[in-house]
Amino acid sequence: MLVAPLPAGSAIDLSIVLPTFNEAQSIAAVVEQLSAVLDPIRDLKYEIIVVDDDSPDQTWHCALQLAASFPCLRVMRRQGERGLSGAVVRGWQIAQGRILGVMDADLQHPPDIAAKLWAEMARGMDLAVASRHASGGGVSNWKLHRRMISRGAQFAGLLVLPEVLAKVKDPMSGYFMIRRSLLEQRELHPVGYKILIELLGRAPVRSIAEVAYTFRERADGKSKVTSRIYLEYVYHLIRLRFHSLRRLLHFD
Ligand SMILES: Nc1nc2c(ncn2[C@@H]2O[C@H](COP(=O)(O)OP(=O)(O)OP(=O)(O)O)[C@@H](O)[C@H]2O)c(=O)[nH]1
Ligand SMILES: [Mg+2]
Repeated sequence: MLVAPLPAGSAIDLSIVLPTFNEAQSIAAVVEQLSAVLDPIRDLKYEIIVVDDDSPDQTWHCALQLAASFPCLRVMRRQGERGLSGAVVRGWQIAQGRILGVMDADLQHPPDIAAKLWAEMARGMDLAVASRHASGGGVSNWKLHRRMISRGAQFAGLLVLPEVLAKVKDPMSGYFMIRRSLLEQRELHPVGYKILIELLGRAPVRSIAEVAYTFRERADGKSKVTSRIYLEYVYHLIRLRFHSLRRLLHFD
């Protein structure tokens, strides 16, 4: 999947994609809160793009109803496709901003952190990552087994792809902003949940800022994390490992 160069004449600075699957209960609150954070930022022109995978709870319909009150909102209803990372890249493909971002649509990512991420991008960073593992960040009330799975996945990633995962403290983050020019014409193969790892593995990111945040508990709706997501993660790591080797041996 390719992200095209910035459309000529685009006046949009920032495009934030909200990937959704059955988030009808939270989508309105997320859009309202995110707009309330971004609106006061001087001279910022932004758009919010909901990419919904034809949710049975009709999240896409709820989002479309919001569009009248939020002109910055665009809605994409994907039919016949599923997957978080793929949905994010699809959103970026129709985005018009020079900075591209992503945030969960279930309010586990605090919207106010978007202003801090934007501030880092505005001072010239290539990538700004909201990080649970930076000093001051955290994961609220996660049970021990979830903490262990999350850290175990990160550790496994560090073993397989140390040069990629060690670039940031929280490579599993799904809340970040990146400079579009780094992705343009670069073939992305999004797999599963961890879109940031794909970008760290394939895009020439040099300057990175990490902004601490606390991952909130889910207030509404259900998690979409299944054991399949873990298998996809392993497949993703192996795929990037081969990509990296091929590049080292100059086959690409
Ligand atoms: N478009 C799209 N969005 C998805 C898909 N799977 C998950 N999402 C969205 O991606 C975001 C993160 O998914 P969650 O299931 O909340 O994952 P999580 O936050 O890691 O796990 P929980 O703490 O259990 O909620 C949410 O906004 C989901 O609605 C998918 O297949 N397609
Ligand atoms: Mg969630």
